[in-house]
Amino acid sequence: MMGLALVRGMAFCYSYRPDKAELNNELGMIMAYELAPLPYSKDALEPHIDAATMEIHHGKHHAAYVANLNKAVAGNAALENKPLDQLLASLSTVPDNIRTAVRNNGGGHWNHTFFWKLMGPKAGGAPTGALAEDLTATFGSVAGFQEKLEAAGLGRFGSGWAWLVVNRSSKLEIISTPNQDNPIMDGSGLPVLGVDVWEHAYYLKYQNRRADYLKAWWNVVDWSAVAANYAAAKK
Ligand code: MN3
Repeated sequence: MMGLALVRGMAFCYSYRPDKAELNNELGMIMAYELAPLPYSKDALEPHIDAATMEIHHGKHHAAYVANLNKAVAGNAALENKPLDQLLASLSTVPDNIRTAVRNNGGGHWNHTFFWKLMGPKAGGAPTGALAEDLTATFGSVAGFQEKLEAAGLGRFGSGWAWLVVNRSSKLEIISTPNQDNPIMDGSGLPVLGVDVWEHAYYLKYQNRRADYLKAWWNVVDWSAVAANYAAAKK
């Protein structure tokens, strides 16, 4: 599969003509956004997140967001070439007739890309350093933060996400968003950590027990990735 940077570069080259292998969607157009492979094997998060869930979640759900985002922006070069976070931060400038599709599918693409990188094999444990100190200062303890994040996820009616963000006041805050919305869309914060509470994220293994999924999820959280997000958000 071609890399995104290469596809984008070629979009600006007038002499470039794609060959058949590069016409990689059913509309016969070059894809603006691409699904990256999972950064680990689909069974790497067992037993907490099962391989079947990972396969469907990444290979079907996330893939569908990417495909539908590409369909929505097809033919609009300005949108096709915009970095996804900038696209989501400027939804009000997206044409009315595709704005909802860009919001839902662009949000889905961004959120899942972020989510996969928060998890890893042999992860879990506890945060360290500035992240641990600031979580403790803000929420009383790391365990207190975890309880509040789980409560935000449990309290989200229907489908959505619970997030730890650095808010506009540069403080850590827990928020929740519906559907595939995220804190970039309204500028409420820069995501540090986010957990998917759509049923597709847990139903095969946990059925209706969202609380059990949320508790188990901490076993696959890669705190070094979370700490890197925190450092970036604080800049
Ligand atoms: Mn999901």
